[in-house]
Amino acid sequence: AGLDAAGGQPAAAPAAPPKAAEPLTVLFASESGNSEKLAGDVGKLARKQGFKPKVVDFADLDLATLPKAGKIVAIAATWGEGEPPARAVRAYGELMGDAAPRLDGVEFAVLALGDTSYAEFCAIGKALDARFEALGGKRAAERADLDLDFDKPAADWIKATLKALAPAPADNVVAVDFARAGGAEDEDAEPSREPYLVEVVEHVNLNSSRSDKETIHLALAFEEGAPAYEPGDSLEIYPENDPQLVDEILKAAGLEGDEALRKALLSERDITTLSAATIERFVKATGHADAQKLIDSGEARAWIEGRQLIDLIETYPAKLTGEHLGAITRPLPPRAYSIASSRKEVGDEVHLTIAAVRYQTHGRARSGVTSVHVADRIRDGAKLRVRLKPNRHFRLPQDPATDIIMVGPGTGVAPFRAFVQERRATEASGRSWLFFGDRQFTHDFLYQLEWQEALEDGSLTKIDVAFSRDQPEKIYVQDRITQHAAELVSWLDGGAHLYVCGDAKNMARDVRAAVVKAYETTKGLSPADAEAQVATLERGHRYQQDVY
Ligand code: 2AM
Repeated sequence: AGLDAAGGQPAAAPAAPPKAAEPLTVLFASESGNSEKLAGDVGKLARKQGFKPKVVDFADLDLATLPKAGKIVAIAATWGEGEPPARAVRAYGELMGDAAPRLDGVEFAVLALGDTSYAEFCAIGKALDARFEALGGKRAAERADLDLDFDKPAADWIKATLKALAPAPADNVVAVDFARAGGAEDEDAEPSREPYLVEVVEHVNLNSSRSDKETIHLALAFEEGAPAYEPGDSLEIYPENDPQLVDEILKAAGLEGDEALRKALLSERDITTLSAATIERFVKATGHADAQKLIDSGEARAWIEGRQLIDLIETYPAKLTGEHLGAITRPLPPRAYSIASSRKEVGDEVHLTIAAVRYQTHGRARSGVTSVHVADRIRDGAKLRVRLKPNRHFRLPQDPATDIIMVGPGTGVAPFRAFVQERRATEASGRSWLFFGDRQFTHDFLYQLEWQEALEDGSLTKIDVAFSRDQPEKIYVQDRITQHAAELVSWLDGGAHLYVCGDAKNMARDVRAAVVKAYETTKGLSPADAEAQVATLERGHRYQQDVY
């Protein structure tokens, strides 16, 4: 620590002999894998262009190893309400803190990923970009803030940024077609990111008809053979919009009867998300003075809360064209769901567990685009367009004898159905313990019969359930963890891996706190020492999360 802060000049980098590989550090902070994938793309392309790239996960980052004079590309996702990805929290905090090293001799560029349907769009990438500069770094390329449809703009940014970072003369740079750089001739290319058309062969509501929830078990058949997925991976579904909402938007825009436009809005454009950028694009397209006032008043953000595109065009009526709607909206993104099956048990199928999202805001019924498409408009025999989304940070232990503890309330249970299937099929000897929670035992016990069978055949060793609404006070999975603290800690001491899947905002945080507490109470540790125990599990990839 301290490093160059005392005014010392950073050691000059030795003049690179011609064609010597120029070191390049590619940092990524990733939650669902997109930033990680792009960091891999940067690494591959950089290598082809004569750099010597090193791709580093924020989760494994030791700040002392950052180059004092060198080049850094950072790719960072923003999660939830402006948070860093869970695995990046520690290193991100250190970088933002007082002990961060100076970066005076460093050239950097930041690519920010985010989702405009959340407030604080790309907050983490923006903060990193400012921080690198504040620490003395020199910005080699302007930051880009990308929404969910990042594929093309990210490829363009990477190309331009590597060019900017390349040592002079610029014509050293070998021209590479980026689209090809990640293409079929790469041996280490990910398997099958291309979309498949699959058939729905099972569509069942797992809740009882008297439940206030509706959770669809969906079995999808791959005619040409399922892609090589692993338990822990996700599958993206390309949805269609609610036809009734499409009609309401067309009506509000004065465009009823335009069949080609209707079709495009159904399957190609995101017609629900409303962000500050949407309002700005709306004003640019229509010149609407009142909508401009909303922006100028500084109250647009608060107004957006709970509202969608339809509210904007009903509140600020304007005659729109199809081009306007195209310019105002973004492409309709696919939605990822954790896979609930193992290929070893279901062959060329993929199973998913999807909760229909329905709620009411500002006097209007709203629905989750993909989940309600699946719940209401998809039946046996229907076709869906899907794409595999690998997640190598949510994996069964390599050793089949290692114990596993799984915490998955609600649809968070999905990947654990895959884990248990896999362990049954491979006759793994390790013990497995599931914590499941939902609202009511009689209506919401997802896959109840399967868990009973798994207990009988030994692929599941223990199950503890928390039904939150079967008694006056709430009981959650973390309460069960607290009740069984000693046993849980003894499993972990014996080398067990712990997995948490489901709600990111509250559940995952509360479960983590309960695990820290379990160490405190059973081992008599101070809060700080118990926290350090859990941090060690995380760094050792023995505490893994798949949260959304
Ligand atoms: P609730 O809706 O009754 O509050 C699956 O959605 C289950 O997770 C439900 O039983 C839900 O309870 C519960 N749940 C809600 N908030 C939670 C939290 N912070 N931690 C754990 N479980 C939670």
